[in-house]
Amino acid sequence: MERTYLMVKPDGVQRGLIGEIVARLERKGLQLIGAKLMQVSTEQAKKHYAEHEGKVFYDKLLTFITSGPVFAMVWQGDEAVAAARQLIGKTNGLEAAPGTIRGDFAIHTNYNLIHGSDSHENAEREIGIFFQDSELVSYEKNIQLWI
Ligand code: RTP
Ligand code: MG
Repeated sequence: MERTYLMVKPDGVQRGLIGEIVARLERKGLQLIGAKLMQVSTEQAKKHYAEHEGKVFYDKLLTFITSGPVFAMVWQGDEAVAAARQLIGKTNGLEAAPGTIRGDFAIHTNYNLIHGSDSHENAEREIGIFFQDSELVSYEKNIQLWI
């Protein structure tokens, strides 16, 4: 089992795509164990994007991710990091394959709707930036009981 940090960015929230994105992740078989609509602080944004500090797009990245509410999520499952990255698609919406979230809904690199952790280590680091342990739940999936 692995956890990953996913975040519908301000453009995805503004465009009403939270439900569409959550539905795709659920159908893939990943399990949602934490979620909240929140305003990212500049301090959180700097920690989250530390690896991009010094790059030409760094300032824009901080401005954008703090520009409005995001939908922060923790998803769990086998190969959760890779599975989510596959559903999300390439960074540039134009290059992302149709059928992926970015390929279906994004055109640009800056406004690409969703963030997904790129490694197990970064996932755990990013979860720690946005969630307290007490905000995450643990539950068995037992579909037979509820249908
Ligand atoms: P993310 O972290 O958002 O899931 O996206 P990613 O792994 O596909 O892309 P990454 O290289 O980590 O870049 C983080 C975000 O920075 C913006 N970006 N702009 N050349 C550029 O102008 C440029 N490159 C990256 C994108 O919004 C990307 O999602
Ligand atoms: Mg990244």
